[in-house]
Amino acid sequence: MPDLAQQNGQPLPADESPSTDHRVYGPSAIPTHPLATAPVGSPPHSVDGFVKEFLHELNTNQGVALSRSSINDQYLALASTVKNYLMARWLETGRKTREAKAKTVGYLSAEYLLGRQLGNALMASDLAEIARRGLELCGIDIATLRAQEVEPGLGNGGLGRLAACFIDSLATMDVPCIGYGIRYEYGIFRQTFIDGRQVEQPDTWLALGSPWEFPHPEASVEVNFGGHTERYTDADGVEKTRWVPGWNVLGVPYNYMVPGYLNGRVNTLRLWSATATKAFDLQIFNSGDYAQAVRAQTFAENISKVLYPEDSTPQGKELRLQQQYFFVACSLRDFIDNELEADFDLHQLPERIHFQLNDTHPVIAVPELMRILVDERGFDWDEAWDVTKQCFAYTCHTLLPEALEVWSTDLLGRLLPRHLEIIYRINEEFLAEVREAYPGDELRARGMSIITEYPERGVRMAFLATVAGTKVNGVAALHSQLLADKVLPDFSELWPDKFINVTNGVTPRRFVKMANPKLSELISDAIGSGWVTDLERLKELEPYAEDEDFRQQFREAKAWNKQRLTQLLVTRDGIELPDGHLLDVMVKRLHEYKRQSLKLLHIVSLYEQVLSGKIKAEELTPRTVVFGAKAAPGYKMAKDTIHLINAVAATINADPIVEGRLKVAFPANYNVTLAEKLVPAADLSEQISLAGMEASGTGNMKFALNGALTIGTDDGANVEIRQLVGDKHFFLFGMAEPEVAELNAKGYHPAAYYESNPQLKAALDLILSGHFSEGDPHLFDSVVYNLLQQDRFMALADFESYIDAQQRVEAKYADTAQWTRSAILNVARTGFFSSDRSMRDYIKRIWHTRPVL
Ligand code: NBG
Repeated sequence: MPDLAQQNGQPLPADESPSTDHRVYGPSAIPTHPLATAPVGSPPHSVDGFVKEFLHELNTNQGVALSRSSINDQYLALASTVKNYLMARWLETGRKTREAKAKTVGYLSAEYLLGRQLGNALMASDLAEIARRGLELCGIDIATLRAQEVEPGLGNGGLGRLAACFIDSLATMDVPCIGYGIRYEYGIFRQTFIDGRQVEQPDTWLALGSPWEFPHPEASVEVNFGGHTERYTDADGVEKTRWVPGWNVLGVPYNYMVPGYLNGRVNTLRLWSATATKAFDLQIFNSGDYAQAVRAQTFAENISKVLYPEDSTPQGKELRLQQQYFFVACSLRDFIDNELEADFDLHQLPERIHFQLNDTHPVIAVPELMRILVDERGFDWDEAWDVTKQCFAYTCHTLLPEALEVWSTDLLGRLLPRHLEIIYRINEEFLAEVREAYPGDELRARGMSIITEYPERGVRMAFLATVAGTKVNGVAALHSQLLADKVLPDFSELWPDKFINVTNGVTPRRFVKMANPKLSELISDAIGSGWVTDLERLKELEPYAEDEDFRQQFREAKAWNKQRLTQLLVTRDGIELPDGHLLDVMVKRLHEYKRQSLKLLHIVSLYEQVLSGKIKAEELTPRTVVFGAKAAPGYKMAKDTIHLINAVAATINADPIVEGRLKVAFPANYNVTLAEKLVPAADLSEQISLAGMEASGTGNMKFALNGALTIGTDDGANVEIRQLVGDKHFFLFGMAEPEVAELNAKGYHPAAYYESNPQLKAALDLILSGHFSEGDPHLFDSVVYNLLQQDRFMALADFESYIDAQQRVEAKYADTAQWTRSAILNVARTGFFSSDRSMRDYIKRIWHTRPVL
């Protein structure tokens, strides 16, 4: 950031102004002193070395003796010890990348759902065992320290977790990447239940200190907002535009280590935190209006205050746009000023960076780069556009029309007037291209315009991203096809080569190796440990599916995982899981399209059949259903559904008639940490969205890789999971996407299904009778009548097929050997879903980067 005094043309004397030059100098700039190149932090190769270092950190960083230290002290000291070990590698990674001048991936994402850091850092540095033994010598159980960490929940769900998996894979694959995002002071809310209703608590993840971040206030970046634009003629007589902003804030970078798995590479995640600029502050403060100065500070800090707890629907308009521009402006500035050489020619920018736009949230980066090149760097428009459109690619993560962001031109013009002008010009030139390609087809041109006129004038961010990006990708095969055919058909017709699919993936390090140590051991004993970084090697497990000894060991691992989950849920939620049940799990955000209500109707139906004497309780397959789901605070139907699930759970769990046969558990606050315990314990994975609605899903991949069988629709990545594991090892049900489209076209009447299916009718009637609401028959009207009258996501239409599939589940589960065989084959055949493979796809087809070793 230029110093304020310098901006006014009066540089401060060197010894009075702190340096704002925060470039990283290469070794040539450092005087050759032996200490200058010594690695930081001596790696604790032995248990003794570890203990020494740990106690040193405890004493010097925390300022306590072991005998007086709290668990938090110990956790922080352990974190420091691991960081020290990784530090030399981090610095070395930076040096090598700069020296190689290699192309970097700039992953721009408003969300990173990281999960806890400690376990991952220990695993990546191979310190887990040394640390465990060292701490034991100090009388400390490492599990207690791991439990102390509050996970940074800087994302809502799949999109943010995907970003976290991707940066893990890139680090493990030695590919230079900087993850750019926002350091929200409050991440995704902490969910609690009061009388069965969701209540949101703030997520105070920073309260006890955050040992994994490295703030760099000296490298802060100024971000402007508001004001107006002016035309002027520069010294060479060229007409130019200048943005005269109305206000600004500072972005302070916080760096996080992203360690690769056992490869010595540590990439960087850089998250930005907003604070008031001095100018902003001081002016007001000097005028004596202290309250106003505080307000200014608060106003600025609001920008990175809280993650919008939305999943798939944009809201909180203005602040959200501020957040988006804030973080991409910081990130672009940071990359250009700090990652490139001082004399770097920005015409070559595409050789050094590819920015991946993770959904539409960072798309304002496109006009921002244009602004930098044209207004600040003197590029002419065509030159700048040529560079810009080589620097971005866009990933779309949805098919819900309401989730595609449109910013009103009113708001954009007020907040970012220069960017709006740039967008208009991009659109003008783009439409000229369209009109040339399709002469006389004005309707098509209007349909493709980045600017829409309805319901108000707005900028369609997905269109802007599509026009600017080198590639546009969906996140599973079906999704990419629907994206091209239904969401952006005119664009895919104009630029067929732009549209590609990259199926999502998950990191096997966190979600198999770390989360499922027993299964990992079993796999490694059978086929060696190479699968952790080469997941397709799980194929070698196939023959073991036929081996009863192996199957027995596989079941023992599952049983151990269930026990571990049981212990956790008892202490965490006071929930007891019965022994020997089929563990049936549905965890994901609460959304109508995901159809938690369909799962609920299945449960109510099982219960109703026992209650009405149609079947005996002993005939039920003993089953525990576990839900985990947060609802966006403003999403009433989702919250009402949570209320109903809790009410059904309370009634069923208290009714002796199904005791020991059917149980419903809904632990609050589902997050990455809970997923790591839940997924390995599951037998059955519920992936039951309406076909054509779930872009991909990534939970589905985690379950299959951990040996759960899937009951699912032909939606998102389920399609590919089923194709890979085979129909015999997957419980498919429901309409396929074309049938959904057909039913929609012909007119969907949910009540007809209620009338014609007695089992469905009985289940809904039981809810309507007040059985789950202490006799109040109207308590859950909103959910039930929404299903009966509207049912946008056709739960009733798929009910019968779902019940059939659940019966197939029960039949298979009764045959233990066959079930285990299918479970093992699920593991063996889903190596494709490693995020390493996703990253290879992005690298080969979009980024064209290479590893730096
Ligand atoms: C989500 C989709 C999921 C998908 C993840 C990651 C958004 C907007 N989209 O199906 O709903 O798995 O993105 O791609 O959160």
